Amino acid sequence: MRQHRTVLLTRLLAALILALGAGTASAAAAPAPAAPAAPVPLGRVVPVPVSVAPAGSPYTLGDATVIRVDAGSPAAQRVGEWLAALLRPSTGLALPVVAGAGTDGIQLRLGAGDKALGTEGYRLVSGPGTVAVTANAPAGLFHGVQTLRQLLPPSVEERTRQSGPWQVAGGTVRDFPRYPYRGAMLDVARHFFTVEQVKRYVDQLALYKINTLHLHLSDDQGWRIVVDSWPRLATYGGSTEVGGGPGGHFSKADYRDIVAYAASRHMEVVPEIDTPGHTTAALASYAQLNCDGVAPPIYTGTQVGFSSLCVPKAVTYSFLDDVLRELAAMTPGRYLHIGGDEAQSTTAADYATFMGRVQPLVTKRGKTVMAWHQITEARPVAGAVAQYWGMGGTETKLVAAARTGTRVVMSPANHAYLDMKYKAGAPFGTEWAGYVEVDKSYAWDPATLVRQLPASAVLGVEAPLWSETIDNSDEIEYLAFPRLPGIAEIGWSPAATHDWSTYRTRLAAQGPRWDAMGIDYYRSPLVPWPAG
Ligand code: TNX
Repeated sequence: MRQHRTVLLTRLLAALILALGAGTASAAAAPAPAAPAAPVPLGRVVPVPVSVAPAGSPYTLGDATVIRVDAGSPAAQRVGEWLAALLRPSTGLALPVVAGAGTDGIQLRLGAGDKALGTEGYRLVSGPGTVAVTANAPAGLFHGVQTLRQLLPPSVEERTRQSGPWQVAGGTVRDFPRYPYRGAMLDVARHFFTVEQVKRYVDQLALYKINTLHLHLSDDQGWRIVVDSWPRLATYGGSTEVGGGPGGHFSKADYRDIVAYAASRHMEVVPEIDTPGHTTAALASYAQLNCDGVAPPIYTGTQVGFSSLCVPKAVTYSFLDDVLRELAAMTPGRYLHIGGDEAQSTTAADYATFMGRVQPLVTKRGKTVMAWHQITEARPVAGAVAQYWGMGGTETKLVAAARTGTRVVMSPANHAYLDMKYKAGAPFGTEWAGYVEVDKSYAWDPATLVRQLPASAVLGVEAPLWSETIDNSDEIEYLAFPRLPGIAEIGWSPAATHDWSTYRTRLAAQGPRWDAMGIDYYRSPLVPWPAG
């Protein structure tokens, strides 16, 4: 982190020297005050909205601006408070959140009377007297507020007082998502990330209307969640990470804290316990889980596919029953993810047996099974969700499962994997799925990616971030930005809006916002970032 800050500072200094050198005559004079910028054009938002109709004059925030919410809706009130907390430091305005009627100020209203908006859509109407966000449900208000936020100047993201003016272009936006599942996965197993680091990422995801946080909580290199009935999983299995660092784990209170924080950003947490492979941390913690009764040493390398729970042993299932019971009890979300990928050291027959026994441990807790798409090589239970991480091929078993009701979340590795390197020589990332520049991460359609997959089976998209090569927030951000917003847009915006040349212009406009938020992003040469 510190190293990155230094690089940033050096870059800033270099830019300053250049700027001074460029204008010798004016170098000594005080900088002229910047001309007030025109408001952000109404459609310059990521993900691009369903429809945008610019009209009339902008709304301008001022000393008298209040945030009006419906009386009797604590959830709407919380969205209002969230918006106020975002805007107050930079604008210096009081922005009281007021429950009740009124036609001025920023209005957040429930009861849109527009069924097509669903639970996540919203309408935003902006003009000289008011900017009103209306939705059927609080999640829609929250997403609408993210649009409102992007329509304000990037400097609104600063945490110190800025000069404004604070205008929202006039007109109407009507917007709702293409898919109900729009996720991001963080691998806290290969390197551990703290609650604060996870929350920071959650805040960044919220800006792009991501509604699912998938936490990869266990792998060969670490077990990251306390299980009271098997305490050594966390204390021993979580005691290190890739490269031999100190690792770490979440207490149950930590996990609940993350779940509540995500919920306050209208995000559902999907916890993953990877099985039957990717399990060295568990096998090292409890000898009895191994077929030969001998615990392997804890693992800090980056190989995959070498570990397996012991399929014939009864203890394997009482172990997983305990783990999934405790996980279900602290997870209000619908899904428990049981991994299932890269089980190369489990035979196909054992894999099928194993999945046949483990899926009911999820469903009996009232949860929906989620697993990597290899589960379709066994028999997914009714209602299961398979997460596709292939490369846009012809996975016939996935197609067959989808035809009989398995739903699919799309995470094609050669587009959606945030851990792929952008290019040769990039400082972080892996490259087994090829280099993934920002244009490539955006160049796919979930509905047509896998041949013959029924489009109706696609539940949504997810951008996984595996952490073999990263261990702090700057490095998360370098890999996630600028690719993550493109995956979010593919999940949210209508297919008909998909267009790289207009997308890259809207993406470029996010750069100054990330600068203001302190996000350390990859300055892809393919994006026309504004100078400065
Ligand atoms: C494959 S994708 C994996 C992970 C690695 C990742 C690295 C998947 C389901 N399994 O174990 O971390 O590649 O890109």
